[in-house]
Amino acid sequence: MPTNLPPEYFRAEQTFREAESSSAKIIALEEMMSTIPKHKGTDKLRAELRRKLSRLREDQQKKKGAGKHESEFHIEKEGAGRVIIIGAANVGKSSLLAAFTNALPAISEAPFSTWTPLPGMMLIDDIQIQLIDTPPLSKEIVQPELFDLIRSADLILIVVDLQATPFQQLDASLKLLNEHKIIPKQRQSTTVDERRIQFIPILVVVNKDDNDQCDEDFQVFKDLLEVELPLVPISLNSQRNFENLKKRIFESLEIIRIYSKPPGKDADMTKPFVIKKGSTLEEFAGKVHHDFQQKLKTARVWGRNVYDGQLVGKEHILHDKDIVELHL
Ligand SMILES: Nc1nc2c(ncn2[C@@H]2O[C@H](COP(=O)(O)OP(=O)(O)OP(=O)(O)O)[C@@H](O)[C@H]2O)c(=O)[nH]1
Ligand SMILES: [Mg+2]
Repeated sequence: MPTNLPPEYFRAEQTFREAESSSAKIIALEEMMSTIPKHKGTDKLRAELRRKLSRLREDQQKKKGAGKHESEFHIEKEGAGRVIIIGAANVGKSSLLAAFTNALPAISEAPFSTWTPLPGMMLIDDIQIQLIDTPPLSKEIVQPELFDLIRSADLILIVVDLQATPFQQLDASLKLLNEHKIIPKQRQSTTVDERRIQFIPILVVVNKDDNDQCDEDFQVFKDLLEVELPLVPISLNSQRNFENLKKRIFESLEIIRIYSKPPGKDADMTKPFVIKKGSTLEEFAGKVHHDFQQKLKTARVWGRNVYDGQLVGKEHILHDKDIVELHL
């Protein structure tokens, strides 16, 4: 591995490793190739990437030829986390997707207007999160594929309508999840961990909290609710509490942003690496490049719990927005 590769290379490589589809992998590979400085020391790497690229292009051609049909419930993962919006009919799930992403779902006063899931990308500060709108959950129409999709979430938003029957809606959604062995992560410590149970963090979005009068209804809902799950009041129509919802989504995903700084240069503060909260310096190095975990000696860190540029060891726990200069 040549040692003078720029940070953009490693970021593109990270995107490559995380990409699931051939087309996303091809885009990331092309990006990697465009960032490699052209000289003798990088000849081998460039040849290797060219080979990978042509193999991927062949694969893609073969798939096209086979006319493979993929279900609408199969959506490629993108961005730093996947958040799935679920809930009863007409609560405002599609309105939520439309408000926070560029996607254009059908929104209508009539219930059951969404029949297939639809993804969009939501910007939270400097990171992109995948948000997915889904058809309404109902006892009558159970779509097994929908629950497979929900199982792939890093965070579930259960939307309820404050102006309708929020207690019943929340109860019904939790019941259906439970029947499909999807349990709120918040209950992990009190749930018997049987086989096939999946624990996923849940935020309850209490929508249609349009004005001060509704705020009182929200307070009553909160006081009477016996379920211990985090609640976020919002109004998609009057755009109340949008920033708070973004903040709560970011916190619930339990991720942190780390900015990589090449020695002697400024950190690129526009494109962070995203890693799990509580990760060590060593884990971060492995995320930048799998070789780095082995090669890592020490690092300088600017941010929380350190003085500026403090030298830290492999076990040092990183925090959101830390700047790290890896020394290999
Ligand atoms: N008063 C009010 N109405 C809202 C709000 N958000 C959405 N609505 C309305 O609620 C209705 C349903 O919105 P959708 O976004 O289509 O709801 P949905 O949950 O996607 O509905 P289905 O796909 O049918 O399950 C529409 O008429 C929206 O305009 C809100 O904050 N306040
Ligand atoms: Mg909808």
